[in-house]
Amino acid sequence: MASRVAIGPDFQENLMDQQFTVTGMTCGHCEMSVKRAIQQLDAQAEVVIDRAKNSVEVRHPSQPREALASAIREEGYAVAP
Ligand SMILES: [Cu+2]
Repeated sequence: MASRVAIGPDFQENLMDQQFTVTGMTCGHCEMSVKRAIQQLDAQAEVVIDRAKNSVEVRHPSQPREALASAIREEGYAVAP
């Protein structure tokens, strides 16, 4: 009998790495807040932040770009369109 393997959210295909321009991060605590907000939404994502460049990179995310941007905005930081 043919059977199908269920594919859950943890096994989605990796999406492309995403880079965001995020303003309002003024210190290391802000960086941690942004990182935590993204990882609460997307536990498998690696978050690389360069605050001097207002840059937030999300590597191998499982969530779409818009969802990642929303998580950052909900944390209180501005994401450039
Ligand atoms: Cu701060």
